[in-house]
Amino acid sequence: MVLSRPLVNLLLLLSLCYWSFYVFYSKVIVVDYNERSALVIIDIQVDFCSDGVLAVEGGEEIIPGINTLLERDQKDKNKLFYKTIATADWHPPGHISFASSHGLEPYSIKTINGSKTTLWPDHCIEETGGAEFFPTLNIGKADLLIRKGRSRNMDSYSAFFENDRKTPTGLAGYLENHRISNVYFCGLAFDWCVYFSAMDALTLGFSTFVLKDLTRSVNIPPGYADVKEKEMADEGVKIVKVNYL
Ligand code: VGL
Ligand code: ZN
Repeated sequence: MVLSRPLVNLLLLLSLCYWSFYVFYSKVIVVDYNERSALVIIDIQVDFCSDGVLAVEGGEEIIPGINTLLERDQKDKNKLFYKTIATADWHPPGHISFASSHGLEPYSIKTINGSKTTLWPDHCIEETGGAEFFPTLNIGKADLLIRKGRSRNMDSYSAFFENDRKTPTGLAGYLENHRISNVYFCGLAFDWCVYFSAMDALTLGFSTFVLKDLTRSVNIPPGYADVKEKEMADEGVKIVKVNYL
């Protein structure tokens, strides 16, 4: 069979159209960057769980639920969390957030770097047992670990920035590089590090969720956690239960 020149051109054009549509839609439809979510697990460490120096009541009760999320089938293309990240509070001895560094009692309030802050018992000192992840947490399943609160003279409640609100930990860049749009938080403590991390996530433009039943609060003074929850909700953080997922 002899094909005429115009017919050959038409066939070439049709096959080109077919392949461009195939390449375009296979990228756009199969990889939906707009729906990528990450789980950020805040400070599940020995010092924040029972018998720890800064024990958050019921701290380790949330670990089985967090493990379930970490252990979801990693091979599933539609898995809920594209990336899982765990943070650890990791302070040098004599850290500025320790009451002992100021000759004061734990939980006293002091103005540091211009803002009033709570002083804590010595906790999560680098390379000590208290700073380890709680042993039942399946940390081996996490994609990224971040240590924060490393500067002796500056604390870092948020997983994104030190308390100067400027020095980044690198987490925002990691999430942006992986084109993540939704960030879910769990861990300790709801009214401190989870609160500051969620507020920063919102400011950075992430759709922000707190899995409330997978967190616990310091709640000093009593009622403090409710105030922080209202602040988050008013700003647009979605406070949800894990069965929402
Ligand atoms: C935290 C107090 C001091 C926390 C860390 O992880 O919520 N709280 N350092
Ligand atoms: Zn700390």
